[in-house]
Amino acid sequence: MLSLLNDDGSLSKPLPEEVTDKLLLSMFKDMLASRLFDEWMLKIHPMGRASRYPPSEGQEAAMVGSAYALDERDIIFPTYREFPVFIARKVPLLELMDRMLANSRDVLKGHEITLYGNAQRRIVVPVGAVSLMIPVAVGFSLACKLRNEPTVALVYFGDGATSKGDFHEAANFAALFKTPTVFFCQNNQWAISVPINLQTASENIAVKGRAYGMESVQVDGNDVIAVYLATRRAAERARRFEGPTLIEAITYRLGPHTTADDPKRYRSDEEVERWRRRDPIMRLRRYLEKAGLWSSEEELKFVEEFRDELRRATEDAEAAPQLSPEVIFEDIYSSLPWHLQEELEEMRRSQDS
Ligand SMILES: Cc1ncc(C[n+]2csc(CCOP(=O)(O)OP(=O)(O)O)c2C)c(N)n1
Ligand SMILES: [Mg+2]
Repeated sequence: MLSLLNDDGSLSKPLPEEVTDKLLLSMFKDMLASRLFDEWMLKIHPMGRASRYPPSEGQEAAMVGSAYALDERDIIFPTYREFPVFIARKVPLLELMDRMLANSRDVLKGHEITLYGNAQRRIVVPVGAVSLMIPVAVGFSLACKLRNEPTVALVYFGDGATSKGDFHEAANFAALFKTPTVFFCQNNQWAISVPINLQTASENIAVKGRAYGMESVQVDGNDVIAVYLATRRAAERARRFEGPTLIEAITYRLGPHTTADDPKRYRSDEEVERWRRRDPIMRLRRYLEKAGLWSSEEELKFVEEFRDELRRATEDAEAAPQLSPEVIFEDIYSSLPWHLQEELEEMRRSQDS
């Protein structure tokens, strides 16, 4: 397993030249901002101010490190959980809040809440069905290859998704046709309440890629440097049309599956505490502090400023006009079928009365 950054912030190997202080500091700030975003969403959700939310606490290194390893033109296929990737790709906070609060500025008009994309930043809106975007990413990659375009597609998925047929069909196809795809699996040990040992009898997830003839690596998913380097290597190979890579990032979901889940019902506090000691943000912070690149004063200031930005973006999103309930009838059919037309009229009548 590829790993460089130890829990105490020391390095087990010297850093390659491409990993600069500037890069580490930038990734750290985005990981910390992601953690604060998460904390904020978990706070405002129970107040009824925002919709269901899938937290990313504990997985920030896997998400931010992999997003940073790509070029701007590379395309990302996220799942419902990759808000840190949006932060790393500099999607404006207000745009995320408009979505999370589903106001009239939400470009997806309140549809499929928790799923989000951004065309400018080349992030594709996913579907809710687990693993379904993996073959889509491979198809996109094949198109790039046929057009001789040096664009990499990185697709995120979880450990649970590797039990679905979509993953296997996509892996077989991608390896055979050497599509420029990075398969990025975050093995966060759980698929809602199903632990990894009940998910698969395979030794690990990386062997599944190997079985299809694909370059496959395991990386410490709580080590942002290792994640960055592994993903960069995979993206470079893909860009040269040398074939796809499966990256299994070993990590842990510290929070609930979504705001609708109670993980205490299926896992022990002790297990969570054990992984908390491997917190990806804490590890990088220790390294940066030792190297004189970050201090608790700077952190206090950063936290205060970002929390303020979150509060302002939320208030701004809350002040925007609400979506009309009629949007639930839009964007599915080119012309409404009679039964939906009837429902729409009934809704209008009930609003008038
Ligand atoms: C096809 C399908 N089956 C079931 C679900 C319900 N579901 C949503 S998330 C999830 C677990 C996915 O686990 P994993 O792939 O490990 O991703 P994680 O949530 O851990 O990031 C399930 C079963 C779904 N969305 N789609
Ligand atoms: Mg999982």
